[in-house]
Amino acid sequence: MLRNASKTHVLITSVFLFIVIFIIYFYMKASPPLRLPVLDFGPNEDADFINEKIIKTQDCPKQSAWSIGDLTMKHGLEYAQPSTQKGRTDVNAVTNWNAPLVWEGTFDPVVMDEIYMKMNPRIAVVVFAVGKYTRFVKGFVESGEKHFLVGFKVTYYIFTDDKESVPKLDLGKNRNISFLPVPSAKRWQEVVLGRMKWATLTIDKQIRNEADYLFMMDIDSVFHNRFGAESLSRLSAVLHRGYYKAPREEFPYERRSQSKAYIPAGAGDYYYTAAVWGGYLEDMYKLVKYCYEQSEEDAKNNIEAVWQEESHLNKYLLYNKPTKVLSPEYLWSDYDQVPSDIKVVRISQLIKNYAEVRPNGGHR
Ligand code: UD2
Repeated sequence: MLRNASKTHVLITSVFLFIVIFIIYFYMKASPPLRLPVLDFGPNEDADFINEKIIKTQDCPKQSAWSIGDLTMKHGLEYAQPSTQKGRTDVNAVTNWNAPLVWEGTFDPVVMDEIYMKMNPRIAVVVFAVGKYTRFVKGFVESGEKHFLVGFKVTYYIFTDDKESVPKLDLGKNRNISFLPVPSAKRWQEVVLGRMKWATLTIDKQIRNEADYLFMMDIDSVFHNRFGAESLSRLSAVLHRGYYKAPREEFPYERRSQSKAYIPAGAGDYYYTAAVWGGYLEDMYKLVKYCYEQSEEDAKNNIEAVWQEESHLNKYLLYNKPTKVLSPEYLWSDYDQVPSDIKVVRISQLIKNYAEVRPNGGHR
């Protein structure tokens, strides 16, 4: 009797254990592998109040699953010892929310590349070349091939109304181009703001499945020096070269309270350019969509923000702090002399004849 009872007990326990192992096995198979590295801070939901009513984004990737362990480095890598005493003293290399402010001399490219490259991230670069701006594609892409995240998987998504006028481009290994058709424009403002709409739609339809990081960039620029993995983070924004030493009162924020981009006097950290910004795909999606929806709201109210999407970008970044701030090395301009604190110009905006190149002419 007793022997029979214990046999039944063993049988029930075995079946139970089998079911538990079976469930754990399938749960682990279903979990996606960890992809992205982190050099960042935790999610900044607290600051998301600004757009939570407007944006119903998909969930961001599983940030809670990322850990400091993702900064692992292989054994035997040789590099200069980092110092706790020596570094840049002429510039500030940290924001007041403790994010890195990246300048030449604040990172070791050998360490950066090693940490990020082993994750093998897919990087999307979204650029627009509408109307006469197709003339800038060759210089942008071919200089990018020499300096932009060399060794990484990069796809240039070129939105254009005239693919035929883009000459053949030489690309390195693991580097691709995807042309996407967009309509021609009568006003340049349509293009700069339209970038937010087309990027939102195309991330939804295509890019989400093809990239881990996304950069939005202006096409009328040329890379001159390394623009590498030190630029990668959850959300990286570039200080506008024209205002990085200016008091906040002089920032060209939108000051009309009727616009969604309004920032009151006395507020502001930095003034960021809309010509180069990047980050994790889902964080960028959220921000691009925010700029799109805010500018649509403005249009309904017959107002266009003073610097179009750049005004909305600056509003967002004031209340949703970027996880890395890149110095103006990450977008200089051929219009301006290079001052002594800019040790390296990584990419520079070309001089152009605004009246000639834009569909509706005009200088800024
Ligand atoms: C500034 C910003 C830019 C954007 C714009 C909004 C810098 C260096 N750039 O640029 O990011 O915020 O102001 O006012 O501060 N484009 C076309 N076809 C056109 C017009 C524009 O393809 O007809 C695209 C192209 O990729 C170009 C980008 O839009 O690089 C920005 O336009 P822009 O270069 O004419 O504007 P700009 O120099 O005033």
